[in-house]
Amino acid sequence: MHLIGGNLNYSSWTLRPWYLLTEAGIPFEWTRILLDTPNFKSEVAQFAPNGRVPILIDGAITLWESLAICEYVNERHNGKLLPENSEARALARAISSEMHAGFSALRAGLPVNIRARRTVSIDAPIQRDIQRVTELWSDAKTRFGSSGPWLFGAFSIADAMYMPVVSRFHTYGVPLSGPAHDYAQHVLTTDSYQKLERLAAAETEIVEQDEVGTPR
Ligand SMILES: N[C@@H](CCC(=O)N[C@@H](CS)C(=O)NCC(=O)O)C(=O)O
Repeated sequence: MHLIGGNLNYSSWTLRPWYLLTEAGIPFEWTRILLDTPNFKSEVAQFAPNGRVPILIDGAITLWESLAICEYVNERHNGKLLPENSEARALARAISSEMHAGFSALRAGLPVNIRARRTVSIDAPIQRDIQRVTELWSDAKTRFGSSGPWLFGAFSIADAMYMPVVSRFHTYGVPLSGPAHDYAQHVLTTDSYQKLERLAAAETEIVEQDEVGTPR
């Protein structure tokens, strides 16, 4: 498999399949296309027609859209990256779609910036998104997640979809409590996340519009 993505420090959509593959121990070839550069679109066009990253190439198959890529990787791994129980699997898909389609205030106000530690002002729409995320993490953990540290016990696509949110909360010091706090701490201490932090810290490019807030 070949994953084509943006800067690991900033590219929230890239991070989802990157983390899925890395945490699941699935080997992949990696190509980075720098966001916010004049050649971005033409470089992406060499791989896929949609004009955005991430892109996954597997033999004759070329895919885009982070959630579709995660679903494909799951299929190729015998469905092991979604919960076995059908009710849990349905919820994992619902919250993954909710992430993919929603949380626009959170995504705009707290851009992914893995290596930064910042303070930003949290307005009401962002606070509502934070509240909803912590509620849905707690709900998944309470109903289906008691057998392990992930949202549904074992690692799944849902964890990969929410990893950039964990990272945002870490970057901007969003206070968490209870199951949401424990879950976020788990993600941050995984070898895959630690590897991501090292790779992001080694990147030198700056995407100005994602550098928000003041240092803390
Ligand atoms: N819905 C897409 C969103 C992809 C996306 O917006 N990617 C960003 C990088 S994180 C991008 O390629 N931005 C460059 C651009 O839109 O020109 C997905 O889930 O993959």
